[in-house]
Amino acid sequence: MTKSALQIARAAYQPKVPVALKGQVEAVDGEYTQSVADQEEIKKLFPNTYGMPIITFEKSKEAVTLPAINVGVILSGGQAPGGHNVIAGLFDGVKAINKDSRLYGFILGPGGLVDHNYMELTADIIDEYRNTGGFDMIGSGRTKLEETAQFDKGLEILKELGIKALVIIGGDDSNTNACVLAEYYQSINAGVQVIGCPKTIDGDLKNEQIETSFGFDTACKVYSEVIGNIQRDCNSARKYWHFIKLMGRSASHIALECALQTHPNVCIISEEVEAKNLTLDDVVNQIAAVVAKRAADGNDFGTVLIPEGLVEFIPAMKKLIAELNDFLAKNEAEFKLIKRSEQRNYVISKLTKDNSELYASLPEGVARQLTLDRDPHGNVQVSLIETEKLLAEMVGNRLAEWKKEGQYVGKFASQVHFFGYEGRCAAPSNYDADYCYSLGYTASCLIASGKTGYMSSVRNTTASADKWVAGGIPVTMMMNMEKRHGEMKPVIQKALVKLDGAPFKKYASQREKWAVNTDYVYPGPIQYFGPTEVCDQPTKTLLLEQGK
Ligand code: FBP
Repeated sequence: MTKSALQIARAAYQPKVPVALKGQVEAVDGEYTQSVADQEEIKKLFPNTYGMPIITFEKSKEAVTLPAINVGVILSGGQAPGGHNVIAGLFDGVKAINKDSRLYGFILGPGGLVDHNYMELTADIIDEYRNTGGFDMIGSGRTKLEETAQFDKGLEILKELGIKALVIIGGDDSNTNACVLAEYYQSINAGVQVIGCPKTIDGDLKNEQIETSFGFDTACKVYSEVIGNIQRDCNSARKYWHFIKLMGRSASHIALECALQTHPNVCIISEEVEAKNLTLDDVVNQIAAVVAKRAADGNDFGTVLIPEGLVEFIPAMKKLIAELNDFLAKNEAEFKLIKRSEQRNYVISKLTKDNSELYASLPEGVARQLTLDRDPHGNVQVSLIETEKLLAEMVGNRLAEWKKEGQYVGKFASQVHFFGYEGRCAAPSNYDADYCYSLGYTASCLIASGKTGYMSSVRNTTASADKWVAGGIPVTMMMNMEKRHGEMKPVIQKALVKLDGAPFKKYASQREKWAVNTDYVYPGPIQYFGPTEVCDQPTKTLLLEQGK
C-alpha cells in the first residue's frame, strides 16, 4: 500500500489511554442496573443478561496470568472514523492477556460470522491500519443478526476457531443484536462472551455512561471544515444560498455540532420541529424569512444546515412514514410487483385519508424516495431523501410569492450539498484515535473479566486521557421496547437532541444573531500534530454537555 507522508507519520502515533489500562486491571462492580424503560418486558426477554452491575476498571497490583484466548471481531453498519483503532486496542489488549491469544476478524460485517468468512488479524495487518480511517481492514455490512439459525451457524465457526469472545462494533441496532446474541449464547451455555462497542458518526448512541459514540468527533470536524470553506466562498462571491444536508439519520446531533462549530445563518433541528409541531410550510417560512431579512441588509447569500432525518420529525410526515413502514413491511411482495409508474397511485389508494392526501401533495421525487427499500432494521433510508433540494426549491417558491405580494426578497440563487460519506472514513482525530483505542482495549479487559452482554465504555473524556475512566455497561440498561417492522422489539433507546440540553440551548441563544450577521467561523482541517488546544479538542456538544 503506497502511503502519504501524513499517513506514515500518523502510523507512529501512540494513542493516549486511561491510566488504569496501563498494566494489570481489576473489574470493580458498581450499581446494579435497570433498563431505561419497559423493565418487566426487557427482564423477561433477557433473563441471563438483565440487571448486571456497571463495571469500572481499576489498577490492580496483583499480576494474574491468564490463558491465551481467541477473540473474534465484527464491524457493523456505517463506517465511522476510528474503527481500526478499536481493533488495534483490542488486539493489543488480548495480546496483553496472553501473547498467544489470537484475534479473528469476520469479513464484511455480521454476515461474515454467519457465512464463516473470516481472517486472522496478525500484528503485521494491525500495524498497517493503526490510526487510519475506514473499515477496510475487514469491511463492514448491515446484515441483521436476529435469527436463532444465524446464531447457531455463527457458533459453528466460533467453535471451530476456538473463539471464546466476540466483539461487535456497531450502532444502537447492532449493539441491540449483540445483546440478543449474548443472551442466547449464555442461555445455551455456548461458552462465548459477546461485548459491544459504541460506534456511529450520528452521535445518537449515548447516555449517562456512554458519553459519545466514536466517529462523531472526526466526522463533525470534517463537515465543519467544509461548511467553513463554503461559508468563506459564499461570503466572497455573495451570490448563493447554500443548503447543506448533513448525515446523522434521525438525530440532529451532527447538524447541531456543525452549527456550533461554524455559526451558519440557519440550522434546522428536527427535534425542535417535532416539539413545536411545525409543518413543512413552517420550516420553509422560517428559512425564507431569514433570506429576506439578510436581503434587506444587502446580503443575498447564506448557509442553511439541514439534518438528514428532518422529514421524519415533521409530525404529519412522521405519521405518513410510520404508516408507510408498516404497510410496506406487510405488503412488500405485492408492492414490488406494481409497475414503477403506478406505484405512487397504488400507495395513495392504500393509505388512510390524511396520509394519502399528504403523500399525494409531495413532489414526485420525494414521494418515490419515501417508498424505497428500508434498511435491514426497517428504517426509511433517510440519506436517500433529498431534503436539501426540497427545501431550496420550496424556499425559492415562497420568496417568489412574497415578491409578488410586494415584499423585497433580494436575489435568491441556491446550491445544494449533502455531506455524509465524505466524513465517515476520515483519518480519526486525536480524540477518536485515543477514544477508539481505549474502547478496544477496554473490551479486552471485559473479556478477561468473563463479562458478556456489556458495552465497552470510556468516560470523562473531556479531561486529559490520564483521567479517563474505563469500564463496561450492561447493554440491557440502555433498552426499551419500540415498534420495528410493525412489531414491538427490545432496542437500545436512540439519544436524540435534548431541547433542554446545553448544546441546543447554546445554539438557540445565538441563532438570531447568526441568522442576520455574517458571523461565520472557519474551523479549517483537522490537525493531528501540534498544540493540544488545536489537536485534542473534543466536540463542542460533549464539552457543553459536561458543563465546560
Ligand atoms: P450507522 O448508524 O450504522 O453508524 O450508520 C450511520 C450512517 O452514516 C447514517 O448517518 C446514514 O443515514 C446511514 O449510515 C447511511 O447508510 P449507508 O452507509 O448504508 O448508505
